[in-house]
Amino acid sequence: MSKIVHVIDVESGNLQSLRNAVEHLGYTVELIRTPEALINANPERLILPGVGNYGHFVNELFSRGFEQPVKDYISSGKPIMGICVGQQALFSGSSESPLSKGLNYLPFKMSRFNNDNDKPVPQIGWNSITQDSPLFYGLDPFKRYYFVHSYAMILSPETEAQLKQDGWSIAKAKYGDEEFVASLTKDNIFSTQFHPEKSGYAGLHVIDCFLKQTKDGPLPNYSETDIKNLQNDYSNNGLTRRIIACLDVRTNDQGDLVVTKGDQYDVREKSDGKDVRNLGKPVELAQKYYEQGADEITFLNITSFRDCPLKDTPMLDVLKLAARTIFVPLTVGGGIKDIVDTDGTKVPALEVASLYFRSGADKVSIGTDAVYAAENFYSSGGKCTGTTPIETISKAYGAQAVVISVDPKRVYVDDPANTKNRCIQTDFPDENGRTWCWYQCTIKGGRETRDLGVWELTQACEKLGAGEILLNCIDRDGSNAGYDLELINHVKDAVSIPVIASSGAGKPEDFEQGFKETGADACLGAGLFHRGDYTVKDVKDYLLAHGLKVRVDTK
Ligand code: 1PR
Repeated sequence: MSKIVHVIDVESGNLQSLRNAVEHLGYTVELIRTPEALINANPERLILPGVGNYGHFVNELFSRGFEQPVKDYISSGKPIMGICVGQQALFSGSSESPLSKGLNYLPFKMSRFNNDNDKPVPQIGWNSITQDSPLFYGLDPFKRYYFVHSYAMILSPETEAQLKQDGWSIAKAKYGDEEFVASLTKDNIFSTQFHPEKSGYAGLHVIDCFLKQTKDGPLPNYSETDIKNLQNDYSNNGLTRRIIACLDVRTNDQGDLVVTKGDQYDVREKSDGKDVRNLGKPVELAQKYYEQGADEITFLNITSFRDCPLKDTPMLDVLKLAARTIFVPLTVGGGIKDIVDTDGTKVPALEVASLYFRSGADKVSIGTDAVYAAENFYSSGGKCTGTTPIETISKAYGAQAVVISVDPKRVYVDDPANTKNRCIQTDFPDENGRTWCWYQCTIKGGRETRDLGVWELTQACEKLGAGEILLNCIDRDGSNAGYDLELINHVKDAVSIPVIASSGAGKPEDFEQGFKETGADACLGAGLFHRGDYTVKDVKDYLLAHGLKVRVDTK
């Protein structure tokens, strides 16, 4: 069999991760950008990947003339695999884009997950497939797969019966109380709603089975203890507790790109030299955390407000190298904004983000510019202009690709009426006994404060199209004192998109507290991992022993 795998590329999203995964398995990827190229290539294996907006994806597919050649390819009986929106495109349509039609192999439409019981939408995280039907292509009910989507083929007993009657085998997953199609197959068609290229070893195995056409095979031999630990208990809407390792990256005084870590954002040693703390090399550390079981890796270019990101290409190289061997989602932040390059060329934020996506990032995080966008949102009476980086990137790559990184500080007030920003009453009064406080947004890595609260910021950003909040806390950063639980609960109340708790984790118990005492959708750690106090696996083992499900991925 040929070792070439053809992948349809309608320039709708990041294909670098898929290319990396397929190449990691020993194949060569050729991208197909025109219908003629598809006909001439005469592929033996074809992958149809899609991310972002349904309408954008299928409209690109149809307007570029792919409909008939793809249908002809499918009629030829050769294997095809749809991924994420590539799976959705096999259906007739989606309520996300009611005017756009799909390939119509299945006469059903995608619909949006409901927000009932505060379930965050989009679904972002690691879910399992249910065990009530025969499985295919290496799918395993005890493994976890990375899902990131707001729309899905949501199942009712009737639609499920219809699909079966039409000859489809489906693997279901459950998000909250909604069951949806996680994967399906019939004859030569196979597809997944999750991203196998971002699902660690479990996902690589699924891609490998498709490429080798291993349609069924035995499950690994799980012991009773394995099954107890690995099976989903659906206590967290079906998702495991997501652990993120974060790497703050900057150039040190010697000009090397290093991972550093601050105390309340001060990254310089307290000793005489006041050097930038050097905790290791970005790609090496990221690889280590991936192998320890990190569910996501975040890279923050913390001095990007000074450097022009296009000049600062080492971050792009970091992404490219990391994405080659790390098969979980990668987020990059710092400097995602409209910029003027060194030669005077204006580069829109969307283009800056695209460079990162093409290098292997799955999400970009926006800090400073999100504060400006929220301020403009309120000063214009709550209007979305369609021009902010949050909006342009979200429209092109989907809300799930836009994370807002928030750098707040707690501010006490005598009376909540003294500020226009939403206050909370805290259990931790200040030295003057004041119990009212709000969380003030900062920009440029905490160097400047603004008259905007996190409540207001995060609500505006959700309206502008952000898909997730990375909630730092300057007061707790590097403190090992645990997360600011009041802050997390405050932001969870403000938005319905997922919230990542960050700053202050010093031991596994802090992660447990983060998950159990707030509705945090993920918990992030930095210093405790960099110093080697604990591994990601230590944290996960602890959580598992304390009744919280985590993803366990083995080669
Ligand atoms: O404003 O869009 O250019 O983005 C700049 C990004 O850089 C923002 O995401 C901002 O949070 C980040 N940043 C800027 N300066 C610093 C700094 O530390 N001096 N780092 C910084 C933010 C916070 C977390 C840290 C957690 C967990 N660091 O990244 O990982 O606090 O730490 P811990 O577990 O050790 O307590 P823009």
